[in-house]
Amino acid sequence: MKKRVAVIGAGPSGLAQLRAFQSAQAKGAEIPEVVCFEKQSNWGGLWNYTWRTGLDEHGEPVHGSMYRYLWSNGPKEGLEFADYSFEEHFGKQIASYPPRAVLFDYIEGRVKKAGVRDWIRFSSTIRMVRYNKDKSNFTVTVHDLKKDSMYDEEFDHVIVASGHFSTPSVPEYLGFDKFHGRVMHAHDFRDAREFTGKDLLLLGSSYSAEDVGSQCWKYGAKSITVAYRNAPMGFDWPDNWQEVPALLRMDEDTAYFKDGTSKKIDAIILCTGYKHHFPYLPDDLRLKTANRLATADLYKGVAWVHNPKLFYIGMQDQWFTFNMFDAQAWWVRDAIMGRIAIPSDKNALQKDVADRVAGEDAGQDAHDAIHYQGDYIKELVAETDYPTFDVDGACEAFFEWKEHKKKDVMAFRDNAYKSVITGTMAPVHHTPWKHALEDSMESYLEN
Ligand code: FAD
Ligand code: NA7
Repeated sequence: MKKRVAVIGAGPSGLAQLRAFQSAQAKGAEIPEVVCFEKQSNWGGLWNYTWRTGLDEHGEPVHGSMYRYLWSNGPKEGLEFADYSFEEHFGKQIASYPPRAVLFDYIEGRVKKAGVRDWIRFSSTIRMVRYNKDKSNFTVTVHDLKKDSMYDEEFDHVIVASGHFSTPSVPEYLGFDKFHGRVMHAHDFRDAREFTGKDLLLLGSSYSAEDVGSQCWKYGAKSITVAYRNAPMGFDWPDNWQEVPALLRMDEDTAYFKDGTSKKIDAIILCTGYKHHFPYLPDDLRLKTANRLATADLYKGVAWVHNPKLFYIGMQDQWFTFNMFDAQAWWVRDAIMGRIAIPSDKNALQKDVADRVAGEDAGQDAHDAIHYQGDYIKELVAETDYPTFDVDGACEAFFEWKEHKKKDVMAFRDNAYKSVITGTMAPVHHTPWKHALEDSMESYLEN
């Protein structure tokens, strides 16, 4: 009997897993039966844009957190697949900060070429996963949303790849219930033009605050006020953008801040992050972790220490994305196929986790964090046949990116970097980001 493997989610992490198995098969290996379950009707995860917010057509929580006009917030040279370059996909080198549609096309290109679409059951939400001690396997309960019918299937391994930037973390502040304007989370943000001419308040001081604010600024918001809880982002912002200490309370139309200042506000966007949320996993299988580089309870960052037949992909906070998911997926494939041995001693697994946490904690700054995650990728890649690539070179692209942001946060996307896969330099995009209101794939590829 062939082993059976369930992959939950067909976003970049789940698709990396399918490609990992398919590449072993292409080299002549006998692979397990792999079934991927995806609750949306298409693949791509967050990169599969939806206009919907709240609940979808089946009453399921909408997964998408991405918005119109989103361009990559880091250089593509930091995420390029080692087995499928941008040049292979587009037939030429392209500029370094592709809009969402361009990256979706790239992600899709690799798995179309691999021919794994048939491995995916779309419109299929996982409702529950249970471990059967007697049989040493899992029962997975699936809801076929189109037929509106549920069924169970058994698998030897389960790989959780359902993402962790989809269920919003939504704090409440005094007076939100009195405020006359809109209060929304970044998860539900779709089109910056909604806020043209408005005075906006954003809470949070990380990527969403920076990018949602930048989008609204670009599309004509009257002013942007960002209230930080601990520390400001500290960029050199445009004149109509200010960072202020924490929000204390709202009334009908005004925000009051910790430094005693106040500001009239039309709408509030909570850029307050996301929860690792797995409503389909029981207590004994469910990862509970902070959003950090060294997650809790995952040996090598992927194998569930309490039952290493269960794996998680992409659960770390992310400097690296697609290439890290690949490194993890190849490693998980080899663990499942018996090419890599996971220690049977649980203490050894927990020590690995503790060492990773200590390693991350020893870092001083973002520079160290980028190296830390780069080293993690190198470690995994060295144990599989994933093509080795210049991870340090990719780290360099991130360091340059950080410098470019420091110099001008509204112009960092006008820079170009060298591919660590093909060695070619990207062209500078034809239009400065702040003037590029049209961001279709056709327009972006006009270079
Ligand atoms: P996801 O992309 O979230 O995919 C998970 C999949 O699992 C989804 O398709 C979902 O429908 C499915 N799923 C969930 N629950 C179930 C269930 N119960 N049953 C079946 N299927 C299920 N990264 C970058 O590299 N560059 C960027 O510019 C960038 N920008 C971002 C902007 C935003 C607003 C956000 C939120 C994230 C951004 N990211 C960016 C990071 C992003 O997390 C990764 O690029 C990537 O999408 C993660 O892939 P994933 O497969 O782990 O998760
Ligand atoms: P992050 O990176 O997890 O950041 C969340 C931010 O929200 C962070 O600055 C937090 O402040 C802030 N936060 C959290 N809770 C609160 C409350 N209660 N009040 C005020 N501020 C709060 O999430 P992002 O959405 O920015 O980024 C996630 C991904 O989306 C990322 O990979 C991007 O590529 C896109 P703190 O700094 O802890 O004070």
